Amino acid sequence: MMKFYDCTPAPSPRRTRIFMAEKGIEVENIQVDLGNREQLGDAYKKINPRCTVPTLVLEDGTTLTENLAMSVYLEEMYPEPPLMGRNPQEKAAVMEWNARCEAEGMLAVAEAFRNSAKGFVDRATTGPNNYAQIPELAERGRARASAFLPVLNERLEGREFIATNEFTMADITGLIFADFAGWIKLPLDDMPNVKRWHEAVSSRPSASA
Ligand SMILES: N[C@@H](CCC(=O)N[C@@H](CS)C(=O)NCC(=O)O)C(=O)O
Repeated sequence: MMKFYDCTPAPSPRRTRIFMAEKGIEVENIQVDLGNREQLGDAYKKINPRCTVPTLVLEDGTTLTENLAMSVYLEEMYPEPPLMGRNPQEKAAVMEWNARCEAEGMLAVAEAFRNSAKGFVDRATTGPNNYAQIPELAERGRARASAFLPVLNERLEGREFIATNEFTMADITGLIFADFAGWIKLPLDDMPNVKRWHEAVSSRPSASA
């Protein structure tokens, strides 16, 4: 069985958990206590020197530390239901919107959160090296995340899902962004399309994985 190194409250491993839940994939779940900095200890560094979750260890021992890498592998191994598009156009749209939800959404919130939260002093980035918080980056991250919400709202005008006409990985990354935005108290109130879509994708059984 594959081993999945997880931390339930953290946004990034939730992406993979939802992806696996949609496909009914079972893994051995191993919790890493980020609150106690277990990710920076020697034991976890041997598993993932990048000190991040999620980590997926495949049955042949290959270790993956990127959500996208895990998704590509799992989509190939467990094609149904497809979460990364059914044809070239759809696959491209999923990659386009997954990347945007990650870079313009999730990473902007992370920039705001990690550069301001009390528990993240000197942990402004993930990884083995410590970096100081920069208050201006917190402000910038908040502005960038706020700017992405109307982009998503416009994209969802007249659409049920972000990338294609069915639920895909882009919706997973979008959902993680929208929930993570709550950590920096960014309201979705003025974004009717985002709100409607957020309610719909949040009510899928996989959302509580
Ligand atoms: N590239 C990774 C990023 C993972 C990531 O940023 N994980 C965070 C949790 S959401 C983490 O491991 N944080 C450890 C830390 O804060 O030291 C992925 O998405 O797969």
